[in-house]
Amino acid sequence: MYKVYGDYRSGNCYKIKLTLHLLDEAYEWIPVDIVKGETKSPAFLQKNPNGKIPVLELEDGSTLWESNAILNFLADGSDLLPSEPRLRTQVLQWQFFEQYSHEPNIAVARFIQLYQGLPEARRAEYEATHVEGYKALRVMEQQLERTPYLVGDRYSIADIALYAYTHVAHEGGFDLSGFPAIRRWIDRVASHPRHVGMLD
Ligand SMILES: N[C@@H](CCC(=O)N[C@@H](CS)C(=O)NCC(=O)O)C(=O)O
Repeated sequence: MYKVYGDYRSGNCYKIKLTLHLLDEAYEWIPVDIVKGETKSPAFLQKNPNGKIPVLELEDGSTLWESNAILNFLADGSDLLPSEPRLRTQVLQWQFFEQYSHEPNIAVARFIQLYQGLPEARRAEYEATHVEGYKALRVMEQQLERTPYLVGDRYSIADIALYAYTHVAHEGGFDLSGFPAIRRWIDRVASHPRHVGMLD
């Protein structure tokens, strides 16, 4: 059985949980408290030398880290990851976009607001994440006006990667009322019969 080292409130960790549920895979969840510095212990650094969650541990004790890489491992051969090279590359395209243009803004704003209570010392950074975060949301909105999912008409791990922090973007102060296609997509993703919520 897989072991997942994670924090339920983390979108990066939620990506793994949601994928495992959609694939009906059994797993053990091992809570890791980043605020207490548990990702920096020598034992944890053996699992991920970069000191971050999520980490997926396989039955033989080997580990995989970086959330979107783990999604590609778990979804390989399933309906959540197309095998056709152009579609598969589009999945990766959205996942790289998530890590470079979306998560560093939307997840960071959420961290500053939800975990840290919006301290004055981080206010300028928080506002900068809003400028860049709204740009990322506009890119998603344009795609979702054209297609029901990020890669055409099929739910894939591209949607999981971007759903994780988009559906809780309001917790970072983002207002999605001007993004109707994103809001419809959030409902579409959540209506999957095997869907599980972040805190379920
Ligand atoms: N690019 C990484 C980011 C992982 C990440 O930033 N994890 C956060 C929690 S969401 C963490 O472990 N932070 C603790 C730290 O950096 O010390 C991924 O997608 O897995």
